Formats: sequence, C-alpha cells, structure tokens
Amino acid sequence: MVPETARQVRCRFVRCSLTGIENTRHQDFTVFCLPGADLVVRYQCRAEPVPGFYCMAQAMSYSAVPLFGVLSPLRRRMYVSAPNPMILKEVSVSRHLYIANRNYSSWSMRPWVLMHALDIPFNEIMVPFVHGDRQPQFDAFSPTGKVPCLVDGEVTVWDSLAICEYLAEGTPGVWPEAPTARAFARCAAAEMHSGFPALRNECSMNCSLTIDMGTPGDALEQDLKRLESLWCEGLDRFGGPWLAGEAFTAADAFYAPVAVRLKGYQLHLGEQAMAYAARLLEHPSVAVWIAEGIAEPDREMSHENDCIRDRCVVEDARIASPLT
Ligand SMILES: N[C@@H](CCC(=O)N[C@@H](CS)C(=O)NCC(=O)O)C(=O)O
Repeated sequence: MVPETARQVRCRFVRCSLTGIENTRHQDFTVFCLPGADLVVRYQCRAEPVPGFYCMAQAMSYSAVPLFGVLSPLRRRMYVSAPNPMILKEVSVSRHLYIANRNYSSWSMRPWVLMHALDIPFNEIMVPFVHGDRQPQFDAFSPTGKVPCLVDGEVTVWDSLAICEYLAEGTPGVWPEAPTARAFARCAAAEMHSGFPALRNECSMNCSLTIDMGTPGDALEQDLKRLESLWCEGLDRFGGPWLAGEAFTAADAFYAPVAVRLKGYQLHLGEQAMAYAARLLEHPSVAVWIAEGIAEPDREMSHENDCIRDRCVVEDARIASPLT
C-alpha cells in the first residue's frame, strides 16, 4: 500500500519508458514517492494501456534501475516496488515548491507548469486553501503568506516571477536564448504578472467550471484586446508555436492560466490567439495540471463563489461529484 502522504510529495525527476509484452510504449511518468516507500507512478496516457499489462519502467534518476509493476488503467496509476528501497533514499531533491489547489491557484500553476515542462526536479507540497481571504497556513513557509513559494535549501523565493528568474540562473530554457526573444518573453511574463486587472478580477481561475458571463464589460474588453495584440505580436515576430519562438518558456507558463480562463469563461479572441490558447491547454504539463485540478476532492467555497458570482454555470467538469 502506498501511504496517503506520498501524494503530497511529488518528485518529477523520473522519466520512464514502458515496455510491454505485445508492443512497446514510451511515456512520461510522474513518480510520487517518499523515502523508503513504494513508488506510485501516475501515467498520462493518450491511448489506454492494456489492462493488467505487466511492464518495465526504467527510472533514469535511479541510474537505470528497473522497476517492475502492474498498470491499473482504471486508476491511471502504476504501482511499482523499488527492488531496493535504499536506492530511493539516495535521491534528494532540494527544491520544494509550495502550491495551493490546482483548481484555483493560477499563481501556483505558473512555476509548476514551467518546472514540469522543463523537467526541473522538485518536490511539490500542496497546501489547500481554507475558507476566507487570509490563508494563515501559508505563513509557515512564505514570508508574504502566499503561494507559490519555492524553498531551495537556505533560499526562499516567494513570488512566481522571481521563482522563474531564480530557476533561470541554473537552468537553460526558462527564457529564450536569443536576446530579442528573451526580452519579449520577459516583458510578456511581467505584463501578466502586474497587468490584466479586469481579466484577473472578473475571471478567477477555476479549472473545472464553464461559466456564461454574458457580454464582457469595457475593462475586460480592453484586457482581451491587449492580450490578443501581445500574443499575435509574439507569434508573428518569433514564428511560434510558442509565444517567443519554438520552445515553451516561462512566458507560456505565465499565460497558461489565461488559457484556462478564456475557456472557462467562454471568452473569444481572434483565430491566431485562440489557436495559441488551445495549444497551451494541450501542452502536456498544462493538461496534467488541469486534469489533476478537476480531480481534486476539495471545494473551497470562497473561490467557487468568486468564480460564479451572479453568473450562470454551464458545466462543472467535476461531474462525478458536482457542486451542491
Ligand atoms: N505576486 C505573487 C502573488 C501570489 C498570490 O497572490 N497567491 C495567492 C494564491 S493564487 C495567495 O497565496 N493568496 C493567499 C492570500 O492572499 O492570503 C506571486 O506571483 O507569486
């Protein structure tokens, strides 16, 4: 049995390939583990694996130690046992990323998606929101009492943009390599960080809800116009498919929650911008965040109410346990 707490600590430092009896598949996995505990491999499948399929997962971070397990397609998990639990203890991931509920926390989503997309090793610590405006439980790790917060040994970085800059010091790919594209990407991320007030205030992120908000007011229209012009400029100047060129960078991670909002509030931009929003939603790291947000069991009513207000809910993707 995997301890419940194993879900709280995510170590995405393992890429596994899966070799089947009938065919060979190569997939990325996210491995949940605690030192000494069994591993839980949660897999993202485009195609369903064969039920009961016995497989071999090779975890690169464990020096190619093979791990054996049986897939459970229904639960979308593979339970594997490490041949030698001591091996797990040798792996230490110093970076701890504190986040809140995936379903609501757009600020948490940005560095998480970036680190996941760039395969930057980290432990995830999810601290759920409690009812109300203040979140005193965040004070234990964050000087501002907000998430996200990255704790890397002695270093604490308590702001999503600062986290990206901190990561960029040691990891290539956070920003584009070319100076012009890098300057644009930084401006785009900074603009999201401090701008788009109407979009942020009127359309709080909720990965699960589709809301009919009627005709957007002037302030929101202004934000949408600016968003469209910024996205189209990036895509035209740097050739796409991402905002500042060929590679997915921090700029794209910053706009991933915006793509969730556009879809959730049924907001429309021009064709090129909508295609980019769709691309963002399909990015594997973004898609996994959204899927896990929808799967979260917790509902936090002040966030739910802030999304719904006096507007009409068209759909709740948490259909198995709908909002009451
Ligand atoms: N500038 C910060 C803002 C972070 C932020 O506002 N986080 C929200 C959650 S999405 C929060 O922690 N709110 C809790 C509170 O204000 O008590 C960043 O970029 O990280």
